[in-house]
Amino acid sequence: MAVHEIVSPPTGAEPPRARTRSDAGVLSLDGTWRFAWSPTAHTGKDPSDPGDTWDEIPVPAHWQVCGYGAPAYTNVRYPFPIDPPRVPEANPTGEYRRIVRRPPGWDTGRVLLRFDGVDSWFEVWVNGSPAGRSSGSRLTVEFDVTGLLTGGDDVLAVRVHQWSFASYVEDQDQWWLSGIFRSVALLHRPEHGIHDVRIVADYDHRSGDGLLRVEAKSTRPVTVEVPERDVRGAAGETIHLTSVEPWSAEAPRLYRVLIAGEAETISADIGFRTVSVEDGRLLLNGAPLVFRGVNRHDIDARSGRAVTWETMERDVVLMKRHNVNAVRTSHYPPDPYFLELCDRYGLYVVEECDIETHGFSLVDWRGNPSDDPAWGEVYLDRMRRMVERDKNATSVVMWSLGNEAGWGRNLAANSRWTKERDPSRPIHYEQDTECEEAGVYSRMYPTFDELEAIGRHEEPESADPARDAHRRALPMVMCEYGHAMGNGPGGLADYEAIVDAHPRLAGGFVWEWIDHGLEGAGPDGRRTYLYGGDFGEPVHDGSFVIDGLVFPDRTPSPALAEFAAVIAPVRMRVDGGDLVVENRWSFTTTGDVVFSWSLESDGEAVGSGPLDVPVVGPLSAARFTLPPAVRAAESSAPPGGDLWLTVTATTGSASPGVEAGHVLSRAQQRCRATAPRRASARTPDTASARRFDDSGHPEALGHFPVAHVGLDIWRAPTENDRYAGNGETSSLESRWREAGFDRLVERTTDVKVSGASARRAARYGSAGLDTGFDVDYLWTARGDGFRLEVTIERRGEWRLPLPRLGIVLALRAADPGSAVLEWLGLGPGESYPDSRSANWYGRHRMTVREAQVPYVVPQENGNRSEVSRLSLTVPEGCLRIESLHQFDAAVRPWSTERLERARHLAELDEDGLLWVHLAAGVTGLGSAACGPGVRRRAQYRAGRARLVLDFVSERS
Ligand code: IPT
Repeated sequence: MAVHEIVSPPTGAEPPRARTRSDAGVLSLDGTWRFAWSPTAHTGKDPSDPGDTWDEIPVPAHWQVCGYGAPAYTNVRYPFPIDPPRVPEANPTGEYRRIVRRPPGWDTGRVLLRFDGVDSWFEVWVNGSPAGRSSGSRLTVEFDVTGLLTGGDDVLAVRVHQWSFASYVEDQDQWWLSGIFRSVALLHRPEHGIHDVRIVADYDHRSGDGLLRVEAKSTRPVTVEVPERDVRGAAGETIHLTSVEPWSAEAPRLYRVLIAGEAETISADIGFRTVSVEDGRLLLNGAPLVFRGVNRHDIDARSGRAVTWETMERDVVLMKRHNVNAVRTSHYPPDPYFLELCDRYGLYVVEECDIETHGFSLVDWRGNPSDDPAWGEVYLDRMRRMVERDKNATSVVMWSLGNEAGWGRNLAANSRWTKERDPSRPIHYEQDTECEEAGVYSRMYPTFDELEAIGRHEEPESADPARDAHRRALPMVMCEYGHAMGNGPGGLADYEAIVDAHPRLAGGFVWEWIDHGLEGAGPDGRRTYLYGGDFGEPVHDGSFVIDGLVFPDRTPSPALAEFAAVIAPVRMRVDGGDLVVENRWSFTTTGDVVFSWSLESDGEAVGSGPLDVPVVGPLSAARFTLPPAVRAAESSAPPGGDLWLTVTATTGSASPGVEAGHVLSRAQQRCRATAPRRASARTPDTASARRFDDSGHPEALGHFPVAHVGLDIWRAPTENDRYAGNGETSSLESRWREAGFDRLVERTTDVKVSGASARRAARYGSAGLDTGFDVDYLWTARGDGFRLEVTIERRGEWRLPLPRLGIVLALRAADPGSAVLEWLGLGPGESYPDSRSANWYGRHRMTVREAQVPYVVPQENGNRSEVSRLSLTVPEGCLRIESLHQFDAAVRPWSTERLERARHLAELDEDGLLWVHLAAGVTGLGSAACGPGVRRRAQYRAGRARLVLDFVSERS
């Protein structure tokens, strides 16, 4: 057996300890190292060889993104045979070398060599002498190299294997990427320094006092000081501070604590807070703790899991700007700097241990390490390394034992050790379904009904009555929900409403924060985002790794906007002449929120002003009468238009990551519906010769030659369409294809062209089926355009929702993507029946290209709902489309067919046509890729539709 196949915790490693900021010396070893890569574990390299002639590689980095080997993606499946603890002979291995020189003044005390992340197993030498071995890819390890350093140029050698016994417990749903991917440093440990500290800072919400207790590991006395409060004490004492400002994600107040010994001073920024479970509720500082969170991986499109401080900060700021208040560090401890950011910006963290054995589920959990005593020490070591490193992080409110590792004695032992070491934080683990150990009940991807039942404490009984009673009394979190793969998820607002209604429900974490697309050359050679299979992996899980709220370059997807609106801390509703304000913060009043109103008639501002809203306390709601100015503006608004009142709540001052003026939420009320509009009476546009072609459709609409008019019911399947949701037996896509929606053929049944009007009747059906649609198109030339009346009728027996029901026009344009799209309706983002909270009614404008959503895997996107008017402007002129009835619209520079065919973003080419999709309705998105499908109420099921559309052309 090879040494990296021996199930063992690190050898030669220091006991794990807290990450601190200290004045003891630190020498970063990040930078350029020598590197030699080998396809097998036998590299033939000598650890004392400085590798002077070898390649160079940056540290931290993964070798697969530096041109050695290739990334591989699997979700649940192991990419190698399950034969623990053995791994394949084809075991890519990296040899790293660099020269280190012990800094002057470090000759007394000790010198430690620290690695923050090496994937998956490594061995270290100094000048050819062994310093230690370790695994635990996302866990810090330190080796004592005092006796190995000479003070001159010393050769540091690290050998890293891609596969090891440890790979069996690191089967997370992500790219397999190897190497030294987090920082490396030499640390001076002065004699009589402070080797470790544990800082407990509790908050008593009844008295408002803070209790500070520091335990220090030192051979000399250690003092503790909070300078801003002029408080001093000694390590080991409990220091009382009266009226402290507590820490929360809403107000992340930190106090600087100086911990000083004879030879070293540690400075820590600590918040006072207490997590508790009382009466079946999760509480922070005595108030409800509700996670409006995301699952976050360390990932970057160019560098994989090696992420810079700037990237981490970008994530945190983006989260704060989208009302996110919590992060589950799925599925391993993050870079330690990330937690510092969470402390500082205010995010609740469920920190998860680097343990996942999901692939064993595919063999009925046979041989699962989680229950095998031989792995006990390895498990405990992992838990200890996480807890000890991050025990002082204010933001960490819960410890998670890992993800998807089944259940067994080793996990139970990890939980027991943790509770003893740190009783202040509850334990989380979703697969402890009976809550034998867990302090909260956790579920992933529940259906709405299941969540509701749990909210009511009415989940199915477990076998043991005592356990059942215990679990039933615990708060519940959704450690994963709202699978954000591709276009979706739909239904976030429904989840939120259930969480709101039941105090037992402590919210959850959307799966997941970011798409793990890696930048590279796609199958056709163009640069694009790659996913599973793109690196020639024989076994892979495709695009299941592309399921985030932000795209790989961290631009927010529409789902993030939706999530932000759904979880907004302040919610409003205009109810008649009243404004109802709901404050969902647990600790913050609305005192700093600025409210304002505006009135728009057909999207044109006709009045606006500030709103003087009395302060609403945390977790309460109040109703106010809107000021007379609002009603006055309404009655003096010009007649005719659609009149909308919008109330906006913005932040009054800046807070960490969030600028003043940041929109917290909006509420709208339609004060008056549009009066029936007649076709525009503008000068007739002579260029649009009102002629019809043989098929009974106009040859041109204004400046746009018409290339195609037809029935439109299909959509390029979303990734949610491709899967069967919880409790379903087949996907929407497969049912739709079975019904022939993707392959309708047209047969003209009648065409009548008579002067100013043309009627065309057509029947649509699919090979082998007797179901279909009858469509009647009636075009009438009017003034400077046409009116189109379309009637669509389903034929046959239908049990299926339709992707959409409407028509599509293809118009010729020189540069379709640059046409300017303006519409009156919901916007600015895309919307679907179960994902529309982020949008508001108004006039929106952007180019057609900007209206497309760049999903990494191209699919249905860009729908705009409740549209009553839309225009397309090209340099030669403008075409307006108006209707008395609201419709759904999507305008694209490519056909549905192209959208469906492209498998990578770069493969999507414009085709010289403007595809204008106008529908009476569309089906929602759901979350079937992982979770419930589209709820019935978000499915479009009409059997008949009628659209009346005026096409009006204007010259530029
Ligand atoms: C769940 C995993 O915990 C998560 O890591 C991710 O793989 C997600 O699924 C899908 O993207 S587990 C699943 C079997 C419910």
